[in-house]
Amino acid sequence: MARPVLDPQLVADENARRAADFARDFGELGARLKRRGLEVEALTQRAQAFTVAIPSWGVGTGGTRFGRFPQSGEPRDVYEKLEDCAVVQQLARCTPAVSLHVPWDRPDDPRRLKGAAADLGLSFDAMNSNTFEDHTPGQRSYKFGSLTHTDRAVREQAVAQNLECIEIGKAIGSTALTVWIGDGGNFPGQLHFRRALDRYLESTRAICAALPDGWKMYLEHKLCEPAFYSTVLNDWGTSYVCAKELGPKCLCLVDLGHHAPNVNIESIVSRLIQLGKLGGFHFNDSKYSDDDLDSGSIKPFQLFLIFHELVGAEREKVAGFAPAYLLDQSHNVTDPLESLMSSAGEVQRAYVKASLVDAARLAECQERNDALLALQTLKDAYETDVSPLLAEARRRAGGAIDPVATFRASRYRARCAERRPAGKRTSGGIV
Ligand SMILES: [Mn+2]
Repeated sequence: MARPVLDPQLVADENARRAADFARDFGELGARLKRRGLEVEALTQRAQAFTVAIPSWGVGTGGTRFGRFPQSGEPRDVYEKLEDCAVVQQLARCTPAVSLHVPWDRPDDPRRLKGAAADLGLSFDAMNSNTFEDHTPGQRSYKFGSLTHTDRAVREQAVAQNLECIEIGKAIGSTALTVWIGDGGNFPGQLHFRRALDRYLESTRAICAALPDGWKMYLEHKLCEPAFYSTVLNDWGTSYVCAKELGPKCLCLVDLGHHAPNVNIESIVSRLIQLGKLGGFHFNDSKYSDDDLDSGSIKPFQLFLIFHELVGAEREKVAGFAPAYLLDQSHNVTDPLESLMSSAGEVQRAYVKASLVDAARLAECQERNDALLALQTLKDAYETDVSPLLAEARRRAGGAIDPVATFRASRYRARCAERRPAGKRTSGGIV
């Protein structure tokens, strides 16, 4: 039984205040769905079964290269981060796993950390290695790359860091490693493109060889930044070629912010599904580049279309299809816990809405080349407000009908400010 961080009575009281309006809204939605041949009960169960992991680096205030505006009451170590993750899960009820970042959140005693998480009802999702900055004085620098550095000794150090992540992951019950590198060039001519990719494959092959049975390795590509002229793993095609080269344990990870503007991400997702190489997602939203804005805040229709591909693959039982879902955002001006609760809800919303698509009618439209009705079929699903259904999924699991309002009513942040005096804090950031 998970130890609740917030008083369950407070959640119950907040839900009770909203119960009457909520019951009416849920009833009306059920009737509306029924007229379309959809069962609200089955859909609510689908919503309840959906989960998206929280990044350990997401519970602290993010920042940009221009600065960071921390708030009081932020977590000071990985145990306090877990406590914050547990609050998100207690209210949102679709975020039971945490993705750990090493060395930002390297545990002194992994088994103790696993125990602390279990006590809070949490488990661990994919491990994340960090070779995009220097950590320890005296270590070899990643200024000019890590896994693809021209100096073999630097590459070996970066590989060793990934192996450490795997070891920690084994101890805390993780079964995947996500690798994102900042390697690339800032000047034309700086990097020999082909040799750099060869070095990437050599290094990732060594990491892949150390993966225990049942583990996966996710390759995360990124168009640019911190290298602004070129990156080694720049797009999904390169990622796919590498994942294929590295074998069945290696899959591609799609971060929504790591593409060129206006790229059709849903079609990339469908390609990776078809090729058997879709490993998972880093959900966020963007307007201009890798903005790391909250999921669903800028392009909710795109998020829906991505889930339309995912739900379609699930429906058609595509072999080996089991993507890992993780939020990866930078919370610069909001309370990170509020952003995580609301973003998890947005991702869950896209999943449920995509489940409303009349697949038979859409297939018919596609066969008849009826473009207009095809779009309308998608829009029928997209424009359905499933908020009451999502609230019901949370309520049934003991969560909040309105997570953000309940969080504010709990005064959790203010109480954290009292017992977590400012001072030392662990790193947070964006990957
Ligand atoms: Mn990412």
